Amino acid sequence: MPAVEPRQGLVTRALGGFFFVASAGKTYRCTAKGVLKQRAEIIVGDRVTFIETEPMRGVIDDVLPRRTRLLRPPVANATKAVVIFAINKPPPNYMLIDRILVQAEAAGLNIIICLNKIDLIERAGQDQELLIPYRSAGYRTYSVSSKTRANLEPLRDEFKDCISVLAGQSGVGKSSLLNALEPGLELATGKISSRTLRGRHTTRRVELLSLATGGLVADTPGFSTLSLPDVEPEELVYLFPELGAIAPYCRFADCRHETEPHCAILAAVGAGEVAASRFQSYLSMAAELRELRRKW
Ligand SMILES: Nc1nc2c(ncn2[C@@H]2O[C@H](COP(=O)(O)OP(=O)(O)OP(=O)(O)O)[C@@H](O)[C@H]2O)c(=O)[nH]1
Ligand SMILES: [Mg+2]
Ligand SMILES: [Zn+2]
Repeated sequence: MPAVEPRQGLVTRALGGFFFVASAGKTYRCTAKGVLKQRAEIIVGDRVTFIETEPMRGVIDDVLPRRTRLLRPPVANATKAVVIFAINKPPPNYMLIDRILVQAEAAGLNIIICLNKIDLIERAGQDQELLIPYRSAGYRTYSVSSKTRANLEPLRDEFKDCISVLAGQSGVGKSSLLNALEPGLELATGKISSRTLRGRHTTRRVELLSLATGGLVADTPGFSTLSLPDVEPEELVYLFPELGAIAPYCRFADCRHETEPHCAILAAVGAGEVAASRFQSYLSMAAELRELRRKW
């Protein structure tokens, strides 16, 4: 039999030991070569080489080096994180949003914030108020409604020419947003529980979808807890861009920004230049990292 040339492709779904690999307009159902299974997991977004063993079936024999890697949601090679929360149903979980942001910063992603369900606002300007902390942090922010399609057009451009990953709690409307942006996707969406106001974990797996504008986007399952990246407590401040920018102005090089005199961050929080919610998230995550380090 003549030697078969390996093809290159992109893993778009992983399911029960199979990897769906997109290559030159077709999707191949692949398994992984034994040694690969032991050495490294293969995740959605991975660029792989595979051998076509039967028509539309193959075996992955190599995973190309990853440009970026997010642990949760597990996606390789994303360049942008779209962090989503909702006006209500479910109510915003600020600590979770900040943890997602910290993970995305640590992974080196370009980050945008998207507030969905603005059709549920209770007073004018509520959406902009909720976005202030993130805008002050330097993130581009969007306030949209997947339901009424309000403000979707400016957001559409963010998905062009990049691999983006959606992240946020169950029920905030990640799949609904993609359905609104891209007719024809028909992703499953789930009702919010009327008792708990929470989502029902409708999306079960990461899936990489291609958009008509040329971008790739990963729809992902919602989650409500998230670990911290593996950084030293002193490094954490730099994963909050607005805090990292002023930390060098603290009097003491080992300032923890808690009670120290001449702390530039405490001064900025006092002056209202940094959102209190972001600073609180920083303090609680820093304490958590120190606690983890103490245990080791
Ligand atoms: N009022 C309103 N409801 C919305 C909007 N976007 C989504 N929803 C509703 O919110 C519910 C959850 O939407 P999903 O798209 O399934 O949420 P998800 O973030 O994908 O949730 P998981 O897949 O569980 O992580 C559905 O009932 C949607 O119809 C919106 O802009 N306004
Ligand atoms: Mg979903
Ligand atoms: Zn300080």
